[in-house]
Amino acid sequence: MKKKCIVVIPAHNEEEAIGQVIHKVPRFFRKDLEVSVLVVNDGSTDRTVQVALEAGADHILTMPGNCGLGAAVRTGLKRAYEWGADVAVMIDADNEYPAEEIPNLIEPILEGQADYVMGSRFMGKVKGMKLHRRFGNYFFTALQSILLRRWIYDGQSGMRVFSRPVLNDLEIIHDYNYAQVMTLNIVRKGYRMMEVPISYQVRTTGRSFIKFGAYLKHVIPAIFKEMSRPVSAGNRKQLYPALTGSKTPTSIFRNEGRGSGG
Ligand SMILES: Nc1nc2c(ncn2[C@@H]2O[C@H](COP(=O)(O)OP(=O)(O)O)[C@@H](O)[C@H]2O)c(=O)[nH]1
Ligand SMILES: [Mg+2]
Repeated sequence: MKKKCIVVIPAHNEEEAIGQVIHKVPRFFRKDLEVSVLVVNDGSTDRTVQVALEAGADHILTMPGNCGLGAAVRTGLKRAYEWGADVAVMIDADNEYPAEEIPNLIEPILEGQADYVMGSRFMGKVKGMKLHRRFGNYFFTALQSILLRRWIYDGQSGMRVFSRPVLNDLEIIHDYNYAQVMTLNIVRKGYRMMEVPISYQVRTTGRSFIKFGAYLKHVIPAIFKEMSRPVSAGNRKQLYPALTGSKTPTSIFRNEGRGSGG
């Protein structure tokens, strides 16, 4: 039987970019792998959903309003687990990350060399990143390196791959964002993280959701909250019953026109 790979794309008002991302997702690079695309629509008010369906998305999850990127990723990955994914990918909807390079990130997981793979922009080629964003990335990456006592190149990547055990076990403790708390959580649980170089091109459409003040206000306390919690792989339900839920999507749409996916 084929293994199942679900590509989760969180999206908020990305009608100009999401179609290109979905078109670039490689579907048939391994004979033993079936790839499907799940878009988590987080309160978009534009044509994100229509564009995603036209581009070939297999499933759309609709969040109840604009719940935040952390909540959208948590819900999407949880759904991927429930649908039986052996491996799941998350990639931003804004076409900054190279969906065509997904196979390079999946390989270490399918070959049993890693449980959690990050696409690293700073090991690869970065185009168009403004200086203040670059320093912001260095700062938050250094903070994670210190807290985890291991070198990390890029702690804020919007392109990551998860093994099935990690999907089952990972927790995202805030709704606003996932970037740092996810890695702290997974690595502290003892999973093997690997970084793989990717190319990166800053968005040419839409707008970044990051507002400096709001980002600091949410992310810094979340990092310290995550670090002060005890973690233990495999028994999160026992330890944190309140955290195992995800925001219930209001609707799940299966793109019958595509004729694939689960
Ligand atoms: N779920 C959700 N996703 C969002 C929201 N704002 C942005 N995104 C998505 O999160 C990803 C990263 O956002 P982006 O604004 O590009 O952040 P940046 O790359 O760090 O500048 C993109 O796929 C966006 O569509 C939001 O409010 N909710
Ligand atoms: Mg982006």
